[in-house]
Amino acid sequence: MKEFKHFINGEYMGSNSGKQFENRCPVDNSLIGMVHEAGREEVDAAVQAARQALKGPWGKLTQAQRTELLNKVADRINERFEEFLDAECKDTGKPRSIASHIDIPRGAANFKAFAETVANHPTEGFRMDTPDGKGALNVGHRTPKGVIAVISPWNLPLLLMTWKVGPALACGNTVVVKPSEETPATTTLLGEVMNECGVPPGVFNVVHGLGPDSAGEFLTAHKDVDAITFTGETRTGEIIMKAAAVGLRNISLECGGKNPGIVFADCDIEKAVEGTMRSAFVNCGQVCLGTERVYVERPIYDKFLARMKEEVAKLKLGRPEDKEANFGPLVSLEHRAKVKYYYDLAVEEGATVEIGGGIPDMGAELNDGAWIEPTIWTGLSDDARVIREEIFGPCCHIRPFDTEEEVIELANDTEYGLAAAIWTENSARAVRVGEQIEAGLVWVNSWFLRDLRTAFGGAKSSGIGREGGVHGLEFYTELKNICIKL
Ligand code: NAD
Ligand code: 6OD
Repeated sequence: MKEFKHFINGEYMGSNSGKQFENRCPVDNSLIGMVHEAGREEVDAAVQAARQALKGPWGKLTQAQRTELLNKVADRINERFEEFLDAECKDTGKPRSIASHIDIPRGAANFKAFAETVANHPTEGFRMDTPDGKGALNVGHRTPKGVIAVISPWNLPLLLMTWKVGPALACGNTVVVKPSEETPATTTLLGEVMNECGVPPGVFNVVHGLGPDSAGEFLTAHKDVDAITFTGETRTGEIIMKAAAVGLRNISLECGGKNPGIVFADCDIEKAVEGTMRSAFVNCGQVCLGTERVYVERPIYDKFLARMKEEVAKLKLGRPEDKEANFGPLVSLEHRAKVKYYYDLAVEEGATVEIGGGIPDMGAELNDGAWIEPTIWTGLSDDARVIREEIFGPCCHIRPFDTEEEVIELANDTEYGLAAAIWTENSARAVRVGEQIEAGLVWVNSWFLRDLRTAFGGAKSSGIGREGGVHGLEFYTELKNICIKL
């Protein structure tokens, strides 16, 4: 039986309380292992280790030395690729074909990209006039924020955790990570990699546990944490924001979405179908950027809907290691209950279930897993809860529209503002509509195409702040102005 321990000051350790919880595989609900649950004591030990490391060897390294270490970490993840892949697929149930193309490579790339960005980013300088005619120089100087708490979710566990740990360390901070209770494995494994690469003890720490009244709450409330970066649900983000208010600590929040896909009649329909299939169904619909509301211009509505149904019918559900499978289970039985609740609600709210809508029969070996059918609805009114609330499952509602103005209004009629995908071959229209969409990220004729130098984050209830490229420097460093009188 596997045991998932905390990683504190370069060592694996259990909780003094002995408290543990189960980690189950959503493919068949089999027990993967037991996870130690951190109490205040372990969280405090991790935060103190991180603070100490800031003063110790880590804080004294040059930028070039830090860059070299982070590049080594990336290389070592790639050398241990299969172990990370196994661990991620067991925890999430996702197909290996997906995790080997997205989760693990990006988990490694996040370290390289940010080490390079930080190493090459200049700070500002201003020469100013002074009354004595001699002038002064102003020089911007960035210092690490300090100890960063990283709270991460379960949908892309390694990718989303390293998306924060990479820039945090590249900027010279130390971190305490609280991975999702559903997916502790790859974050735990990363501790070994840190030690193998010679990252000093205390720089990267991991505490396991749940959110409220557990490691998540204890970490975000800890007074020696200097800043908190969080990815997860908007409602959790609100709680974390309150915790961060004590001591005026900085936050970066990457939260939920209810993202629109807009399909114009002048699109390349096959491109739009392929892209919308990915944006609604990849990772079993558990991607914050995923499309749950699809708006299709009326002349191609029937054709688009028919093509989507054909493609959904071809999705192949199966175990991670099944080479034919491109669709896994949801992350847990608990999450399936939530998604199924929305499937039932859609029917109550008057939806036509075009395809799916239920729990598939996967056979005796897999029926205890968190499987659910990919689903398309039509016919819901714009104020239905299924249209307004984030489901985070493999489902979308498809609705016709008639004018550009109408679809912009529909797309923006949401509390969220994370992402949108626009499908059109008219580039002037793409820009015009893209500029009016209230979201942090707009894709045109693509989806989830990522350049790590670009700003990433959400508007409205989808988050606060931007990470990615140099934008993360605002959060992960303190910018100081040094004014030198000449
Ligand atoms: P969640 O908010 O339930 O949990 C995220 C993390 O927060 C977990 O580690 C959890 O233990 C912790 N947590 C929960 N309550 C806490 C508390 N009171 N104090 C401190 N920590 C607490 O989210 P989830 O279910 O893991 O992830 C799915 C959600 O994440 C969806 O809403 C999705 O849209 C969002 N998400 C957003 C992005 C983005 O980049 N915007 C990316 C991925 C996922
Ligand atoms: O690609 C990324 O950097 C990123 N943060 C993706 C988020 C996906 C949400 O599920």
